[in-house]
Parts: sequence; structure tokens; C-alpha cells
Amino acid sequence: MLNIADFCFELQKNDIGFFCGVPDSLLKSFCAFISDNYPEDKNVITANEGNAIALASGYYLATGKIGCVYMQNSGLGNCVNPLLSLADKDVYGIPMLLIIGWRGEPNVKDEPQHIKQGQVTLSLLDAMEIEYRVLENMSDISTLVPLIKQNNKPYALVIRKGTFDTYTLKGGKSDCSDLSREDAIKCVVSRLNERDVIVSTTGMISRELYEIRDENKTGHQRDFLTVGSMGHASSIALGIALSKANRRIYCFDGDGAVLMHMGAPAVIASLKPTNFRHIMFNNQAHDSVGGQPTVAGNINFVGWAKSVGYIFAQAVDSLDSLNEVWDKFSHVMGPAFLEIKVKKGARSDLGRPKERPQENKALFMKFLEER
Ligand SMILES: Cc1ncc(C[n+]2csc(CCOP(=O)(O)OP(=O)(O)O)c2C)c(N)n1
Repeated sequence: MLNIADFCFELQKNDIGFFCGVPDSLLKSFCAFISDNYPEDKNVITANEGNAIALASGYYLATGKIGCVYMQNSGLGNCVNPLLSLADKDVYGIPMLLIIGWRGEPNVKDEPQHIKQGQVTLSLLDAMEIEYRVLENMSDISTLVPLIKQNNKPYALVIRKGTFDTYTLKGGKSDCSDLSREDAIKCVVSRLNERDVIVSTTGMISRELYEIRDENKTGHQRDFLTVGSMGHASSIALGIALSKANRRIYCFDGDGAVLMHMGAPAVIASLKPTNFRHIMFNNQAHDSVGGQPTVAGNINFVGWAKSVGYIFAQAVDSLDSLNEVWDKFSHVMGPAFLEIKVKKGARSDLGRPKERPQENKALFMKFLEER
């Protein structure tokens, strides 16, 4: 196990002091350490991983120095385009160090959404001709950095589960509400009718929804749990909303997920799906992977939602205000947007869906078929 402070010191010794990316649970210690020890303009948490490749490219163009881009391997998809059409040695040849958390490593137990991604992570890097090493010791950094500089292209360090020791985020922003996300979800679920459809986002929002359904003994057929594919729940919900005009479709989103593909709601609103209801649980953080801040605290989401074309948009921050606005939100002609401000954190014993994604899909499709 590597000490995270030593690891970051080793990077600094090799003149790597600019970081950007999207947090990952396997990189929790790393992300927390750099959050606590670098100013905001030296550790930029980007909206998605592709943005981070572009940002590190700009940093290199301006300084001639190598930036470090961190991500979960599920974010590789978001960076294929800028890696191949910007940073690649046959295009601009931009050197940078990628630090990639290896979820779903073969023969290591993990959740279904990580299995395929984990199996193909190294071959994806091979296909993109990105050289890599699986991080074993500090000397991997000092051997890799000269290669990156010499060859003017991205190199990757792939990080296995348990590579780093534990470091807990000390800083971090204060909560924007006293309401817990789980209580907010519970309240919303209690206000839905039994034909209403939910598409929920990646991470703890779906896990909490799943447990609430278990607790209520109402089954899981009404919920599509978008366990992977972060940022795409609203587009999945749109596909359903456009084809099922007689059902109300609720998207349960997170602020990190909305920010990741913020163009999607503009397209959703342009189609005016009257049955579309978008709920964003805003804790201003990537809570599911360690609580690193998003920029959601700086955004007037109600103004944004209205400006992209949602017919109704409102924000609440307590169960009282949620209950007060609910009838209007659920009955207005959509598309409608509701921001529920919640605090960070979840129960330590929060479970995970027991059924496989294909089972979830089959039950959900049957539920959608019902008139
Ligand atoms: C493309 C991609 N990048 C990163 C991740 C890792 N990841 C899983 S959940 C999550 C945070 C989600 O934050 P948010 O939507 O705000 O919901 P919260 O966890 O705060 O409830 C991240 C970064 C992922 N699953 N997919």
C-alpha cells in the first residue's frame, strides 16, 4: 500500500503540480489529498473527463508542463475523443499523465456496471496506443515522467483497488441544507402514484431508491436504476417520455451527473415533453465517490432550467417546502424541474441492488407495457 502524501510528493518532485479530473472511489485518498493541499486553480474538478484532457492540454500549451488527469476507468469513454483527436502524438502530441482507477479489474469482486469496463480497460488503452503501467511503487512515476516528456503524448498509471492508504478529506464545503438525500427521496417516492416511472442516476441516489422500495415492499419494477453511464439518466428518461405520453416520467438526478452532460436538459426542454419531471438532488458534491465538491453551489439552477426551456422550475430545501410545491410540480404541464437541496452523506450500511441489470430491465419494460 502506498502512502498518498509520498505519492503526491513524488509527483511534485517530477514537476507535476497541476491536476484535473472527475473523482473516483478508488482514488478517494488521492482526490482528497490534492483537494486539501492544492488551491482550486491547481486542482480543477471538471464536469467530465473529456474536459479534463482538454484542460491539461491548455495547461501544457501555456506552460510547457505536464498536467495530471485523474478519473475512474468508466470515464475513459468521455475522453476517447480528445485523447485521439487532440492529445494523440499524430495530432498535437500533448504530454500528460493519466491516473485511472481500475474498477472491475478481472478477478476482483465489483458491481455489474464495472465488469466489462474493467475487462477492457487495458485493451482500450492499447487500442488508443496509450502506454501505461499498473502502479506498484513510487519509482513508476520517475520512470514514466521522462518518457512522457520525451515522447510528447499521454501515459497512464492504472490504479488497483487498495493501492493507496486511507486519507480522509478535511476541507470541503459546508452543506447547503439540513435535509438528507434519503429523506428527500423517501418523501418524493411517497408522493408518486403507482403508474409513475422513475429513471434514477448513478451512485447512491439509485441505491437509496432501491432500499426505499425494499422497505416499502413495493417491488423495483417502476425504477430504472442507471447504475453506470453517469450523466445520461435524463436522456434515458426523455426516450421513455417521448414514447409513453400517458405516463409521468421522473428523472432522479444528481448535481454532478447534471453537470457532466449539461447540454442534455436543453435538448430535453426543446422537445417539450409535457410528461417529463426532472428532480435534481443537489448536495453540491460527488457524494457517492468521496464528497469532493462540484460547482453546483455557484449556479442558479432554477434560472438555468427556465432559460433552457423547462416550463416550471423551483428549488426547495426542506420536507415542508417539498411537500408544499409537490402538487404543482407533479401536475403542471412539463417539462418541469425541481431542485431539492440536500446535505452530503449517506447511511454507512446502505446496500446495493441485488438483481442484475438485465433483471431490472426486464421488469421495468414489463411495467412500461402496462396501460
Ligand atoms: C463517467 C463516469 N465518471 C465518474 C464516475 C464515478 N462516479 C460515480 S457516482 C459519482 C458522483 C455522482 O455525483 P452526483 O451526481 O452529484 O450524485 P451524489 O453522489 O452526490 O448523490 C461519480 C463521480 C462514473 N460512474 N462515471
